[in-house]
Amino acid sequence: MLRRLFGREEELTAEEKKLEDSLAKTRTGFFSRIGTLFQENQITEDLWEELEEILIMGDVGMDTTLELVERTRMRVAKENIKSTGDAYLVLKQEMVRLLESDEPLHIEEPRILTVVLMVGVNGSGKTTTIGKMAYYYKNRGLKVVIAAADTFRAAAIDQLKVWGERAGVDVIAQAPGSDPGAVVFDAIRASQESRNADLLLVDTAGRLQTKFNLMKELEKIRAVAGKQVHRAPHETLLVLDASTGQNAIIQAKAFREAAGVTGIVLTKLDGTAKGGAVLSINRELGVPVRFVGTGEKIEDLAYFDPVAFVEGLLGE
Ligand SMILES: Nc1nc2c(ncn2[C@@H]2O[C@H](COP(=O)(O)OP(=O)(O)OP(=O)(O)O)[C@@H](O)[C@H]2O)c(=O)[nH]1
Ligand SMILES: [Mg+2]
Repeated sequence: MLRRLFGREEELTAEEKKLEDSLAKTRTGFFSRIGTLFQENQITEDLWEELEEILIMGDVGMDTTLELVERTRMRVAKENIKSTGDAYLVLKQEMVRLLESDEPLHIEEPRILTVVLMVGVNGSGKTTTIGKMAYYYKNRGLKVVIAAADTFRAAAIDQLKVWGERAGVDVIAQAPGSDPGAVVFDAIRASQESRNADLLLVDTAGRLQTKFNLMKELEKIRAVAGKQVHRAPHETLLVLDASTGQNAIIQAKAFREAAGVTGIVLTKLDGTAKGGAVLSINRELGVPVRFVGTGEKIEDLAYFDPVAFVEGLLGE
């Protein structure tokens, strides 16, 4: 239905399907009540109030909920919409609008190395996502290299090497405990010279002795990259665990200030009923969602498509 509404009648792509499937838990949680609400009621004050309640329980966040309901309500009034079916479509459109500025990863012109820094708290899914992204872009014809700049734990380097093997790309690493800036320096040189790479994905630590140290380290990595490649890092992706719901947003605000975040990767959407939090990311953080993690396997990564997301959230 939505597809027709947005002038897109084609079948879902495999990626859109993955995104939609990963939202099953969120959809069958609070969000299933939205469809029922619109089916069983007239457009009244109560309908809007109940909609607000469901959205807040669905982890959308207070401010975003109020804005979303207000926008929907205003349009329903202005366009003189009488049927709840049409009002429901307006709600879906306004949800898509909340997500709209989302866009694919910015890849530099051919012949210039694109450097992407992955940041986020420990356990959010940085290393796994790097493996998936390496595979994703390799399959799209890019020469990809990975830098193991999380040198804090020895196991982190090994884990990354395993992902590199699975994806079939080179991992540039040094010994545990070495300077992450030096790893990035080496990795950029190797990417530009011997490997002739298009895309360098940099894994970073999720936890150091203090948050202050972590932010200092990220700053240093950025400075090293910026000296070697024009405007690098070209993207800094903050990896957020979707199952932490609104807490992920609070976490993200702390990172955004220090790390110059340009986009979000949301992981573990498949295992959570808190997918509603995604609706507030753009509004709260001012950066787009680029990718979504839809499982633990290498192919479980979907490019974030707002229409497919809303379809996954509410069903068609
Ligand atoms: N179900 C599911 N699990 C995921 C997803 N992404 C990551 N995981 C799991 O989350 C756990 C942590 O992932 P890592 O990639 O090691 O996280 P990290 O951010 O690198 O963690 P640190 O290196 O400790 O900072 C692993 O068990 C992953 O399999 C996803 O999209 N879906
Ligand atoms: Mg890691």
